[in-house]
Amino acid sequence: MLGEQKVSYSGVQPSGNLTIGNYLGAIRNFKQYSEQYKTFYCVVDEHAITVRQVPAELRRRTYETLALYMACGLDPEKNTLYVQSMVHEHAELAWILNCFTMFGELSRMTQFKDKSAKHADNINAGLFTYPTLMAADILLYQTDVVPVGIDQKQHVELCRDIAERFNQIYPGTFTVPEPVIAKSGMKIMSLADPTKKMSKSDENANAVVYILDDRDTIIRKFKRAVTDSGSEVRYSPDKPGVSNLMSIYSCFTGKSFEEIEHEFEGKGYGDFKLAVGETTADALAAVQSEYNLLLADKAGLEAQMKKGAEEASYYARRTLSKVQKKLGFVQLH
Ligand code: AQP
Repeated sequence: MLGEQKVSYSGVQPSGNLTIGNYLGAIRNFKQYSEQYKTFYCVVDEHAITVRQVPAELRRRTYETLALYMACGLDPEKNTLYVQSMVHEHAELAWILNCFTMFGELSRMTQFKDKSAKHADNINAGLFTYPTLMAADILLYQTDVVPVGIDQKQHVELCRDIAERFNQIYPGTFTVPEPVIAKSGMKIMSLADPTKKMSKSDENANAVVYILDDRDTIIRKFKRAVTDSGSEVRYSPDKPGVSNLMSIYSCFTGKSFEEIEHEFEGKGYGDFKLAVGETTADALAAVQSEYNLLLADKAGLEAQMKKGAEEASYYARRTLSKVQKKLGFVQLH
């Protein structure tokens, strides 16, 4: 809570082109808090460097991610939209929280295990302490709710443990946040391997639908999506490919699985995949045209970055100085 107001906080890494997984699992759900809550949505570039990035691409994607936030309906007058590295308190609080996070806790994080297996040549300490930086992001703003996809739930739960541990030693420091996982779209799977999460850093571009893919590409990717044996459109654990496509279709149309099964009764996978592709392309068209306008105005995006960083810094400074005082760091006035 900040004063009387509840706080929503979340972030997305500019580590690749954003996917419909990022959109349906996270960004699309940010807006619902804009009216009632104080909201902070961050482009988490410091998280992105836990994996090697090409500097020019990281810079470009930072602009793009901010533009996408706005194109997805986040009004910068109602939401604080900013870039993580422009608010130095994130890194400072992360160091402090590292001293309140246990080695064993970090070792149990699934994302660390997955990413270390994927980047075996670069298992750096930042990859290991990623959840502590994420805890700092969230706790700096006295956050109540964190809208994320299900893959990030474990990190938010660790953040809660860290906040509770800190509060036990230094009472009243942090609001303890809750993860909010959307009922539909919490985990969109790869189109090439529906047992694997759809990820922006997937090397196989056909496995992933990007928010900015053009209409033909979206339809082509869905046409090629791996489906299961049989030809029946049915939501079931033994049909992970079809079930994933049904989830996507359900997210974009608001239809239930029963309604979808009924709609495609007696029709084959071909008709169904085409419908998913066309619906997704239609739904993303408005976001894409707004995005193109925003991205063309680089100065406007930079002005937004500056404004967002100033707003965020104000609250971040307050929490950090409260923490420093509690710890016994000397404060000069
Ligand atoms: N496939 C997904 N389904 C639902 N939600 C998803 N999210 C990511 N993928 C899916 C949610 O998007 C938000 C931002 O994710 P992130 O940028 O912090 O990184 P991530 O979770 O590691 O996402 P990626 O796409 O897999 O990135 P890379 O490839 O760089 O690791 C989070 O709320 C996440 O849950």
